[in-house]
Amino acid sequence: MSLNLVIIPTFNEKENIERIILKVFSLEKTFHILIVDDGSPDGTADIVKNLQNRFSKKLFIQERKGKLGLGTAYIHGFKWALKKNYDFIFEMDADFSHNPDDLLRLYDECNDLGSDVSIGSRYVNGVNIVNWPMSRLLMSYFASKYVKLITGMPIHDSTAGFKCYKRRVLEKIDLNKIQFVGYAFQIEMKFTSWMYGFKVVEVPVIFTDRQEGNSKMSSGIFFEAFIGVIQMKIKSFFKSWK
Ligand SMILES: Nc1nc2c(ncn2[C@@H]2O[C@H](COP(=O)(O)OP(=O)(O)OP(=O)(O)O)[C@@H](O)[C@H]2O)c(=O)[nH]1
Ligand SMILES: [Mg+2]
Repeated sequence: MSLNLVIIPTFNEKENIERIILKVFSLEKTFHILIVDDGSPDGTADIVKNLQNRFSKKLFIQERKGKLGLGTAYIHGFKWALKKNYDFIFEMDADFSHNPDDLLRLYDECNDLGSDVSIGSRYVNGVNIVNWPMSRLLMSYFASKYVKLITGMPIHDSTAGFKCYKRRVLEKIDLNKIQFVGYAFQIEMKFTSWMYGFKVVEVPVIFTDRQEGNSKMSSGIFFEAFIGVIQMKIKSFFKSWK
């Protein structure tokens, strides 16, 4: 039986955290959860630690001192997962934009159908987003088109953050060299996996805007991605992908 870990980065998710943890533990497959909390002032970590009394063998938390960004939170989580010998490592947001039921579909894609990375994708069959304002939807959609154009990577939803990695992908990637912290982190992980020749496959999912808690989207995150994608592509010409 495989050992599966869902990494959930959190910053101020007190409205969502307990519900999402209970939902994942109610699935028919066993998933462990690692919360990577960046010192949320709203007490998210305390809620998790209380729940650990009930789920001591499958709920874990890593706390960092301040808000250090989504990308570095995941890198921290990936290293932890490799050390603890997980076979399948998932990325998921805390805010229910990603439907935890879809974890099973991401898992099947990697375990049964032989993919190395599966992506919960909003843009495989048209656009599958519920409740986003039109401006944000257009930005995300065209950002994905832009990334496809610059990188040549055959992926429709390059900024998606709902994923399953086989362990060997994270072992292969030099996690210390991943450069981006915001949305570009998601692009860079997909691009790097693809350049190494791993099988990266999109699974259509429906993405729902957060109902509770506050957004952390910012223009800095956006510009990092815009310029960063071009830098990433240029650098890739000088690297050996063996
Ligand atoms: N550890 C950590 N988690 C973060 C950080 N920034 C965001 N997160 C978490 O990462 C996940 C995705 O962030 P969101 O704020 O939902 O970003 P988004 O989906 O682009 O924007 P909204 O859903 O509109 O808020 C959530 O679980 C956040 O709590 C961070 O700096 N550190
Ligand atoms: Mg969100």
